[in-house]
Amino acid sequence: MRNLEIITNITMTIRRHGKNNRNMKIIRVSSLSTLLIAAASLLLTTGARATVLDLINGDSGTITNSYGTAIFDFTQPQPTGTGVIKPFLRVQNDPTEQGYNTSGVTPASPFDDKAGPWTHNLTFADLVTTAVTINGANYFKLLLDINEPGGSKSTISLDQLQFYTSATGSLTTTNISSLGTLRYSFSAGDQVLMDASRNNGSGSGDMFAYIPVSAFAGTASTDFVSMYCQFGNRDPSQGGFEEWALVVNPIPEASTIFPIIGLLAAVFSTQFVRRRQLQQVSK
Ligand SMILES: [Ca+2]
Ligand SMILES: [Ca+2]
Repeated sequence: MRNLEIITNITMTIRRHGKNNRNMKIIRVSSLSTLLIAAASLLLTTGARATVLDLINGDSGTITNSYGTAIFDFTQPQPTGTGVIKPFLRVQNDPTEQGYNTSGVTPASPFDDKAGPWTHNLTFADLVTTAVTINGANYFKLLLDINEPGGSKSTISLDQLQFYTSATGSLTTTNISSLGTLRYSFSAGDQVLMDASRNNGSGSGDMFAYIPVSAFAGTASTDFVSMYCQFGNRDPSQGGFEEWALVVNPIPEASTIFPIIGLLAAVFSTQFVRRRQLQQVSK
């Protein structure tokens, strides 16, 4: 209703303005443009609907916004045939928590990161090893393992998920916008709701997140990727840490196979030459 009032007020102002002006036609055209632009911008700002994805009762869903469509799937404990799981971020706090992966983490910063070998830098080349194709679209595949207490505390909300890329790694800033180029983000109000009691504790995996590859156009393979996440705003985070992992494809890419073939060829040809030389010496 508020938007309707604003548009009505704009229309009335334009009409008054038009009556008082001698160049009615010119004003009418420009006024109409102004009105259309105003209406369009209002629709843009208010038309984007937030998505609340329920993985407590459902198994799969998507969040679509200006960054593309991301897919979120509930996953059973110890998924099979899904590739190698490589953790890169642990966050823990009560009742809300936030953080991003970085090798610059110390026990006190940044945010609620847990220091240790499972919180560290990622490069875009690392992210590319997770690429999968679903219904013709390409996604980077991540695994989220949540750890929440039992009973009424077992649920948790993921309230923000963002990806930044930068030539600089090991960042420790708490100014998120300075993490680099924003490649992907939830819109305001986008959320994923989960229940840890659907699975058994740590190490079981609770959700696959598929992030659209198209959102990363122009990223250099050596660029660092900072994934920022926020839990607990809608539904408190408690208990143990939440852990994000890459799901690396089980089949090596051609780019990693070819150097190995090249290396093997070099080793065998060297051995062959040596054998030939030995044979010649012994003759
Ligand atoms: Ca909880
Ligand atoms: Ca937790």
